[in-house]
Amino acid sequence: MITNRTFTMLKPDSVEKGNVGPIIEKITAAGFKIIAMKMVRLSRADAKDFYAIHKDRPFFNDLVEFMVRGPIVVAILEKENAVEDFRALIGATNPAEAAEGTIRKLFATSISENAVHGSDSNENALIEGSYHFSGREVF
Ligand code: IDP
Ligand code: MG
Repeated sequence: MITNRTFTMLKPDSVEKGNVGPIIEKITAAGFKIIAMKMVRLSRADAKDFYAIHKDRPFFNDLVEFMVRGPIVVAILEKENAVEDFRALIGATNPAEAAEGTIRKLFATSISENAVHGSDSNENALIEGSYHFSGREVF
């Protein structure tokens, strides 16, 4: 099982606000190597599928509309203990609760528009990365 990779999305708010460069700088400065990256726009079906686990939550429709609002940047990152370390780097889901210096503390606006996604397990990192990238797009 691959344990040294995670998957991230820089969400539409990050692209809209011109924060892609500064966020990538934080990610690489923290020791993550970018092994795949591109800008895409999710369809509604993509967004519903990606967040299917939240389909019964009251915020689901708003979340889907937010995620399709504009382009996102998707990437696969490599580092020892990638999943856990990246979740620590991005901080709590709600930026108001995120630790100082974390990406969400620095760049997120609200609990919904929270700048970045990070996979929550090795298994999901592999599923999410494979959804966006073919073998010849991963280095
Ligand atoms: P995570 O992104 O930190 O893993 P999850 O609980 O998996 O957080 O939620 C997925 C995404 O759904 C969050 O990143 C955020 O964009 C949105 N979200 C989560 N909880 C809420 C909420 O209570 N209100 C509005 N949006 C939420
Ligand atoms: Mg999650």
